[in-house]
Amino acid sequence: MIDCYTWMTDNGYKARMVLEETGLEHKIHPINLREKAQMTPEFMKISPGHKIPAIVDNNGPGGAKITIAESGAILKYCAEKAGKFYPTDGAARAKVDHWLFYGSATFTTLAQQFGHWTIRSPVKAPVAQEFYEANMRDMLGILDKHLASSEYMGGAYSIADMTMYPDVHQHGVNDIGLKDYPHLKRWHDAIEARPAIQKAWGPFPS
Ligand SMILES: N[C@@H](CCC(=O)N[C@@H](CS)C(=O)NCC(=O)O)C(=O)O
Repeated sequence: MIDCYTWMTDNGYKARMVLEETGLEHKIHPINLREKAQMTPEFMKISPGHKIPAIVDNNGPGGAKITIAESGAILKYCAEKAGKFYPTDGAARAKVDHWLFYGSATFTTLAQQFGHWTIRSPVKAPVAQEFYEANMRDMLGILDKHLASSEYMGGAYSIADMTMYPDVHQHGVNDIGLKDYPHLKRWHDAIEARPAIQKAWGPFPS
C-alpha cells in the first residue's frame, strides 16, 4: 500500500495520475496548501522541503518502508515498481528521460511562474507577465513541434506524458488555448480521455 500526500496542483496531479495508471494500491492524504498543512512537523518528516507530492510505500524495495518526494522521482518509482509506462530498453528509456526531465525540471517550473505572475498574483508586474507568457508560448510550441512526429512525448505513452499533462491542461488549455498548437491539442485530448486520468483529476476519494 502506498500513502500519497498530495493537493490539487500540477505536481500533485502527477502523483495521482501515475498511481491510477499503474493500478498500484494507494490511499490519498490531502495536504491542504491553503491552510499551510505542508508546514506541519509530521508532513515535513515525509517531505523536508515542505512540498507535495510525496509518497510512502509501506512495501518498498526489500519489503522496507520508503519515503519519496519530488514528482519526477515518484513517477519513476511507481512506473518501475509496476513495470509500466517506463521502457526498459536503453534507447527508449533515454528518450522518455529526456522529456521526463524537461517536463519536471523546465516546463512545470516555468509554467508555475507563468501561473503566478499572469493569473494568481494580486500584484501585477507587466515585465514578469510578458516574460513568462512568452516563455509559456515558446514551450507549448516546442512540445507541439515534437508531437508533430511523435504520438506521445517519448514514443509510446509513458511517465514523460504524465509529467507534462497537468500544466498543458491548466495553462495551455485553460489560460492560453491550444488553437495554435494542433499536435499538442491532439495529444492533450487523447490523455484527457483516459479513464485513469479522469479518475486522477476527480475529487479526492473520501
Ligand atoms: N520539484 C517539485 C516541486 C513540487 C512543488 O512545487 N510543490 C508545490 C505545489 S505544486 C508545493 O508543495 N508548494 C508548497 C510549498 O512550497 O510550501 C516536484 O516536482 O515535486
